[in-house]
Amino acid sequence: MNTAPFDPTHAHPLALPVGTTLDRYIMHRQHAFAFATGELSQLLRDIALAGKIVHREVNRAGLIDLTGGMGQQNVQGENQQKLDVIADIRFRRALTNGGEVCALISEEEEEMILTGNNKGKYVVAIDPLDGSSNIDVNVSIGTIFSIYRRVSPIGSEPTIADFLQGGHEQVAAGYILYGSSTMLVYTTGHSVNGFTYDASLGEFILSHPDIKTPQDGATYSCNDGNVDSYGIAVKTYLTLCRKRQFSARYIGSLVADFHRNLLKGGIYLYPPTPANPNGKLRLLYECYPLAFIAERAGCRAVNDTESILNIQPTDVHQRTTLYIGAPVMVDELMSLVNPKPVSKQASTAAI
Ligand code: AHM
Ligand code: MG
Repeated sequence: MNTAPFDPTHAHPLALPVGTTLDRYIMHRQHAFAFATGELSQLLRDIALAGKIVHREVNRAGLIDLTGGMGQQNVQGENQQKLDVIADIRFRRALTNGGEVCALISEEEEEMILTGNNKGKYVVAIDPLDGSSNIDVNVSIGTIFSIYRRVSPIGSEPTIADFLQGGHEQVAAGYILYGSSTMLVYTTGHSVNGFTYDASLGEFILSHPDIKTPQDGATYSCNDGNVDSYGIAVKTYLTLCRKRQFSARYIGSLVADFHRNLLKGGIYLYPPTPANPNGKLRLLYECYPLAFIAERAGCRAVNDTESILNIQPTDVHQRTTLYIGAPVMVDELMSLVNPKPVSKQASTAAI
């Protein structure tokens, strides 16, 4: 593992121009690493392929009910299913057929999914379609993924330990936002790059190279309906935001709220509530990957006591509170939530 502290202010020397296709970009990055064998590159391509298919499904979601009523089957002989289940199937299929992944953890499945590719070097934790309340109402939703190099011996059956390595051990993380356009944003531990999908070409095109977040912002994102149940520190912070006439923007899809704040500056908060005393969001396939991206882009990501990437995982579906966004905003909030300074230890995982 590279132990040099990560410095998100330095542009990556391997930057490619806007307009580069994702395939070319991945190939270029692979060639820059002397010992790269291409497996991670293939895995990223598999995720992009599944993302294109889910893009198609999301865009015809309104037609699914019209063209195939309840209980009917689609052309592949499958029953019509809800979009989140469809997305789960698409990603599972792409990653299984791709051959690089030996196991998956999905928000849609209680148990670890064994792909049968025991020679695969990687495991993937994924939320195939996040933003469940927005899925059926044509509002932005997203896929979030996190990739680890397995710790169990190659050739053997993967184990839960492959997923419980901790946030710093991610080798890549990303999300796909199905919004007014579809975007794939990912990092392999260096720069964060965004690719916009051009459906007419069937290609993700580099549109947002080397994303760096503004240091500060004037947007806050939380579920206002829960505010009465938040702790005093978060309530105080939100009062400050309102006094400063910050904008409240809450889509209710983590990927969409995170993406907006990443580009424009802002903070997303999901504090503990009586319904979710440990927070609502899932550590492995929601918070870790976004925190990994966030740190590379210059954001901060914490829970009530520590950096998200420092949380020791104990369960593949565990939840955490999440405060993520512009560093000045997160630091101010944390000075109220937890007077002790939050560890700013930067991630060091990189390929
Ligand atoms: P999900 O995985 O069931 O979709 O839940 C995660 C989502 C996030 O995308 C979003 O930010 C949050 O839950 C919204 O929760 P709430 O409706 O409680 O505000
Ligand atoms: Mg989710």
